Amino acid sequence: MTNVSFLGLGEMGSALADAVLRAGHPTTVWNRTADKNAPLVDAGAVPARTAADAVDADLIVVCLFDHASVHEVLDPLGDRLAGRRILNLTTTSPDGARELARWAAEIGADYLDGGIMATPEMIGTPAAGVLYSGSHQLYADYRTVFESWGSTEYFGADAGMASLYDLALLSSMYVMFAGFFHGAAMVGAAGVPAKEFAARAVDWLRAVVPSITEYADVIDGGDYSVPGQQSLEFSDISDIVEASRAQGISTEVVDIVQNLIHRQIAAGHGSEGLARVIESIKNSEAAA
Ligand code: FVH
Repeated sequence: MTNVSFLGLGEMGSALADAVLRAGHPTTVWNRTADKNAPLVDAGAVPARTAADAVDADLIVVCLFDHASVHEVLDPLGDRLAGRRILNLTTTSPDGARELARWAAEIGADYLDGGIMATPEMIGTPAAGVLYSGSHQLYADYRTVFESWGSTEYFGADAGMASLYDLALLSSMYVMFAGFFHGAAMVGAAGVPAKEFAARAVDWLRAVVPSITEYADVIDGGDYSVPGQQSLEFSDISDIVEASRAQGISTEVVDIVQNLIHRQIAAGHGSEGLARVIESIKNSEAAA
């Protein structure tokens, strides 16, 4: 069993602490607003009066609002963190994670960063996963504790990599959601309820999502002219842009996609595959 301390008992921090407690690990909890610890203390966690009172543990799990709040809580602890092992599950940028790893090294603490791919309700279920990067020793030593939250995956010693994967996955999600919102607005302008459209969108997206791996093969192969692909010219989404305008809705979402496609066509790649759009994204300045 591992003595685990939690700094931060928001929605996510509470779910993480609850799962660790249920797995039988002695658990200490601290939160800026003390009364949030009540359900966990009732379930057997030890309350810490201050953050400093919580650092005497094998593993310190930090789950606060953002990068600034992590420094606000940890900086005053200074020397007390020397020799301690810190897992930071607060969402930060890759550079924010790297900065925290350097800061931890300076005070002699071991640092692992994590990106949570789950909502609080999913923690402790097979649907939850956490991505890790930074200290491999810390990851290896406490992996069984981490498994009480969900699946685990380690992305190397560069502390920023978990965050990079986390944010890249979230970007795929947000852009897909924006596509759904756009489609719902298109048919919504004709009086179709979003729920009715959603049922079709879910089936449609489920059918087309597997093509992501085919695009990935083309991107990694570096040859966008491999036969059998949907060409950029064929993928021109002008009809979608015009139909959106005709429905009286914003074309901002689809304009972005159309611009990315048009830059590649203008550079003479119209007969090549749609995956070539990634070249527009990789090179924000030039046409191709
Ligand atoms: N909730 C989710 O679905 C997502 C899933 C993916 C990962 N995120 C990240 O997890 C971090 C914590 O998220 P959360 O859901 O627990 O957030 P809140 O419920 O808003 O709790 C925030 C906690 O942070 C404490 N806090 C904020 N600022 C400070 C500060 N300056 N000093 C000390 N503590 C601070 C706050 O304390 P209090 O307001 O209760 O006193 C909460 O404990 C986050 O990075 C997500 O992006 C969750």
